[in-house]
Amino acid sequence: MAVSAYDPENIFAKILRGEIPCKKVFENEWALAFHDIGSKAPVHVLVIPKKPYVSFVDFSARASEDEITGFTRTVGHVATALGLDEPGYRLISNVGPDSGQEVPHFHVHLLGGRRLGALVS
Ligand code: IU
Repeated sequence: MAVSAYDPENIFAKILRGEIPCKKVFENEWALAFHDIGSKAPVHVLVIPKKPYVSFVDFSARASEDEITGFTRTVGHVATALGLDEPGYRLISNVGPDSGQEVPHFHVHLLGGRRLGALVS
């Protein structure tokens, strides 16, 4: 998939720069985690890398191994800290128009807190 240029004015870039507030859950050198404003589950948290990547395609191609490890471990840490490991949770990352990706900064949705329904609609 072709990756479009990163738009530094996207809403998550503004959140990372502190220009727009968010309900922060966790932050470290790799990632910021915050509550989704349109929550689809009792727990719906977005985890985004600090650096500018348009989507998972861009992140997986360009991020360093340290960034990929740091980001992935942070997602796991946030899920654990939110008490989601048991009975489980769902990780989703939308990529591109067919997925419905709205914000062109790579993010992972962390959903849990209830029995989740069908994955695809
Ligand atoms: P998507 O995978 O790009 O479709 O997800 C974008 C999410 O970002 C979506 O669930 C929105 O509710 C959420 N969101 C947000 O948390 N804060 C915002 O200011 C905006 C969108 I705009």
